[in-house]
Amino acid sequence: MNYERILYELDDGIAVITLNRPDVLNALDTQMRAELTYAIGQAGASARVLVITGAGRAFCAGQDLGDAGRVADLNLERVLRDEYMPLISAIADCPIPVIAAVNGVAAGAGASLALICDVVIAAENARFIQAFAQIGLMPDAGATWVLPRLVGQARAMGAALFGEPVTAREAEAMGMIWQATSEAEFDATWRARAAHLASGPTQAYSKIKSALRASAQQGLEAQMLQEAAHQGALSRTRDFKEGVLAFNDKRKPTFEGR
Ligand code: LHQ
Repeated sequence: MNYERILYELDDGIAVITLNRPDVLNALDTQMRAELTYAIGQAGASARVLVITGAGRAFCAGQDLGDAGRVADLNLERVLRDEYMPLISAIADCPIPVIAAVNGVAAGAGASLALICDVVIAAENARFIQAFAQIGLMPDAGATWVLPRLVGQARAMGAALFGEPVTAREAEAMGMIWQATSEAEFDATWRARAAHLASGPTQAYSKIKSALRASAQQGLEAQMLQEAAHQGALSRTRDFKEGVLAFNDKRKPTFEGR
């Protein structure tokens, strides 16, 4: 696919997707959703970690509201089902860890996009805004699923009803995101996290991700059965043998590429 709305780079096992419509704060239109969904699949098949970030001062301002007439005519149910669902599911189901490097504001579906990622690292100037109710909508693109799981019902409800910006530091304190950093340290922080994951045990990460995501849908017994099956598979990997050897040799393990 030829990318026009995003940038895609792959280097040393680290894929970076940059949302690239800075004039409209990287708002999502049909083409950007298609490019993003495709690129996430591409990264999942070839990289060891994926980072999603934004060009310019914003991460993503959500749905493109630029043309009010056209937006009013949108069949939102279809757009959500056919365009947002595959995008959000592509991140949740991606076999490698996905980091959202939130460089600035993440609003509406832009916040949904960030918060579905496995690790969210945000610069201090970033804000998360459940902007939906301001335009007469409800949180979508997975937001009503992910928010209460991250921060609990009371905070999810408050965030959705009031739509007040949550700063990166507040988001970190309430467990909405993994880490807030100063603006000066932001790039180095997400790059170091990405490099760490890119040199780690890729197969273990994949199983960690699928087990933790499954835990939202199943009980303890089913979860422990899944752990047993996954761990059984991991115990037969070269990475596990190498991890144990390295531990006994008192050296850093060298995990396999993919
Ligand atoms: C934008 C946008 C934008 C186009 C800023 N679109 N241009 C909805 C419907 C359909 C399908 C299913 O799902 C959804 C889900 C949703 O995502 S609903 C929520 C949509 N998003 C919003 O309501 C957020 C709208 N934006 C804002 O509230 C503000 O722009 C924020 C708080 C994000 C940033 O504020 P500022 O830093 O003050 O920037 P700004 O408002 O001045 O924006 C800068 C430019 O970006 C400006 O254009 P201009 O030509 O005047 O420089 C904005 O018009 C444009 N822009 N968001 N979503």
